[in-house]
Amino acid sequence: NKTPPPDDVAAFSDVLSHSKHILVLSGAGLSAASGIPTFRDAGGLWRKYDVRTLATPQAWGENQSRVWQFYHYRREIALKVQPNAAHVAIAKLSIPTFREKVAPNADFTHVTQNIDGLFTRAYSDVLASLPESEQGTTAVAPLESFFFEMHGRLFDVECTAHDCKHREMIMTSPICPGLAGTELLVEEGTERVVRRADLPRCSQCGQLARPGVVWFGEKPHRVQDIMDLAKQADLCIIVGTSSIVQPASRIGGIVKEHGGKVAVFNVDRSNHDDEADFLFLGPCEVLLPQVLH
Ligand code: BJW
Ligand code: ZN
Repeated sequence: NKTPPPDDVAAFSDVLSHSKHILVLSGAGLSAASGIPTFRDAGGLWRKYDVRTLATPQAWGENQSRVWQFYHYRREIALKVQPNAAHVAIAKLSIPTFREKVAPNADFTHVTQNIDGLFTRAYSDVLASLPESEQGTTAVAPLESFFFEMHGRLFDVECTAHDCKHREMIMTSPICPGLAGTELLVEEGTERVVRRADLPRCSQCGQLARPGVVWFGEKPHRVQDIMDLAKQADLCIIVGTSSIVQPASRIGGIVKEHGGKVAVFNVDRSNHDDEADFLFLGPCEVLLPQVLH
């Protein structure tokens, strides 16, 4: 499964080389090889809880201590792991110096459902590896202009006070003393209750802060911009997502409706992949570097 049929690679490279608007959509499978668990593959549990039930406003309403411990645990993992070859392959495609070799006429956007910040780190690493003379010229497009983190960011916190809503990035480990060490409690029944006063607070108004991520029932970031990009894209590369969660799961279909091609990279069959023009089944950290460069 690990080496795709050469005909498919050749046909894909041809489409890539003629493309004008490339849209990459990524999900948890992109970061799997870095050691970040996915949501819906085997497991999907933290302590005894289904991670899907924790990523909800209901869970937050019921138990802020538990939800903060879940996100604290994931922050600590994300701080320890490294971007993998799939992040690097996409980062290269986002940088004109590299992209001009495989898709000379294309612009590029990356929409991710991931909150782990690993793509940003891979992008910085790839940029830093360029000769100094090129760093200035390729870095002209700010990352936010072509990289959309639609489900928020693990290192962002957002104030829960409606008249404040202050949002900021906090990378410190632990995020606050009250959560320190709770990432080590993995056994069922060892739950610690962190008092509300000891959970992360807003630096502006002192009220309770929440993780800066998008839970079920909440509106993802920049949805309208993303849907507009999908209408324009002539090539959509879908990487490591089960394509179950809306509205991200609709992006491939929108690209197709507007005449674009869709390529899916996934270790397994995924939702809607029967509609893909190219299906590269295998680990994206192996296949993307082979197929994109
Ligand atoms: C590899 C690999 C390797 C492994 N190489 N591949 C009924 C009730 C209530 C709500 C709804 C409902 N029906 C529909 C909804 C809407 C809901 C929804 O879609 N629910 C479905 C589950 C049915 N969606 C929402 O609520 C969204 N909001 C919304 O729709 O607002 C309305 C609106 C829209 C537009 C405009 C205005 C208003 C919000 C969704 C928020 C999702 N949040 C989470 C948590 C984020 C924070 C956190 O991380 O904790 O986002 S849930 C979780 O799922 C996370 C992920 O980003 C998201 C997608 O998961 P992903 O990335 O696909 O991961 P997996 O695990 O599912 O798949 C991994 C894949 O990788 C697998 O296919 C593997 O095979 C593969 N893989 N290793 C390649 N090495
Ligand atoms: Zn505040």
